Amino acid sequence: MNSHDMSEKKGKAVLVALQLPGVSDEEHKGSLDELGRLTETLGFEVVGRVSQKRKSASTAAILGSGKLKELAAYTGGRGVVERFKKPGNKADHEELNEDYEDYDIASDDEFEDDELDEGLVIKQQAGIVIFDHELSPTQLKNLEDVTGVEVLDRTGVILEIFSRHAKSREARLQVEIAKLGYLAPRLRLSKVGGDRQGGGIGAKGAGESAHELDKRRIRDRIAELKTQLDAIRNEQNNRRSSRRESPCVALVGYTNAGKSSLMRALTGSEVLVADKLFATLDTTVRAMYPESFPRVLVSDTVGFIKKLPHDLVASFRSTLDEALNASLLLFTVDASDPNFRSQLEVTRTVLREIGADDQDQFIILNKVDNLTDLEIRALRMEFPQAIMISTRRPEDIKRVRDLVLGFFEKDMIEEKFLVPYSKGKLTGPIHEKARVLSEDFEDEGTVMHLRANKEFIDWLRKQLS
Ligand SMILES: Nc1nc2c(ncn2[C@@H]2O[C@H](COP(=O)(O)OP(=O)(O)OP(=O)(O)O)[C@@H](O)[C@H]2O)c(=O)[nH]1
Ligand SMILES: [Mg+2]
Repeated sequence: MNSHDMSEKKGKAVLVALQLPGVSDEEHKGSLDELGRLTETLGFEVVGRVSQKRKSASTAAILGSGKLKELAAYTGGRGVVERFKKPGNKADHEELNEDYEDYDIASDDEFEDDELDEGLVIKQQAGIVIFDHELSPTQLKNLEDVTGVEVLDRTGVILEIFSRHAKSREARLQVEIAKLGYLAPRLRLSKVGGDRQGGGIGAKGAGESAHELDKRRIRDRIAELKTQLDAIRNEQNNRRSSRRESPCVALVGYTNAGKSSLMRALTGSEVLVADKLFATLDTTVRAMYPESFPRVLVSDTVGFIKKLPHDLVASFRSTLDEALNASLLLFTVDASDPNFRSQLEVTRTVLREIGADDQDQFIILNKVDNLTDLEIRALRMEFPQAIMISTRRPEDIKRVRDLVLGFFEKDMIEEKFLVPYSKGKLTGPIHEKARVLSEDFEDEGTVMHLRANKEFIDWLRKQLS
């Protein structure tokens, strides 16, 4: 290939997905569309899609031989797994055995639709292949062999986005831990690494050093990073407990649903809003603004996505601790996305996995400005409890605010206290934490009629006893 071709491929990606049994055409397309958005978030242009119905994703090269050729036509690669053809060489032979042990080499009846489409017209070549499934190290290596270019799987793409968007030290540590765990075995096997033919994104930038690191050193490094992370978390827990008395609501939901937009609108803060996936990786906590009674804290959290790598869920647990600590969850949904129902389900599943599913919750169907009246009416029937909003309409934000305040106020109780003048220093916290319904200055002290949550009333009773 000449250098002219190479520069043309740079920045261009071809997507690949298997449609496994039980996956509908619509879901399959939705997943590929989403992979396309993830890929674009990394700055690539998607120039083609290759997809195939198969019974499993466990064969050594994932696709059938016809589809491998189709894929290679996009990348200018060989189109066949070299080692399968030449088992003569000793090293190759060993690898071949390993492949046979790990995988069924598909027999022809295992897949459909495996003819190289003679009419296939490839307008633009791709310098990188992006798979919609998590690939094993051997599969990744075989595919790089077949295509001659870098291959990334969905997990690799998500890790790369996380790595680019991570801002705080905590987020960076979390991503680095997940990345080491994920990339280490793959780097060892990857052949393309050093001499990638364009399109490289540097996901394997750590490659050179990781080659030398044996497993133990990687383990040590992960342990070291975890210690650093723990230190940061302890500090955060202290901070969190100091503000525990204020009721807290967490915005949770699929990536790009509009959580940060809602956060901005509710709190007047300048959190990042962007039309990209995983714009937010750090949890932000702000008080509702204009100031409210009770004072309510709102936290914005990292978004969810389908097939979220388990390591990543684990490492982002602490980010989601905010959600665990909140007494109310607002499930934010992009109601204008045709796949929002399954996105809502993913959010629920992940939260259940981390144990944050017994709080009270409301569903906020966002972006209804993108819907027709008819669609809105249908949604109202389907989700009678949900509230429908656009974060762009102030009157809708007020409804969310009233809903949240009403929620926290309903648990409040009223009580009268006599606060002696000698305990005047209590008036500060009283005005902060309670609504003062009346205040009468008597000889012994101030008689205050208060409305506040039970914890505060109990605390005050103790101070005055
Ligand atoms: N049409 C429309 N677009 C909206 C609305 N709310 C948010 N958006 C857009 O949706 C995109 C994503 O918004 P964000 O608030 O960043 O979404 P997020 O849920 O925080 O996303 P992540 O941080 O990636 O998880 C942005 O381009 C917003 O401008 C809305 O009510 N209507
Ligand atoms: Mg966000």
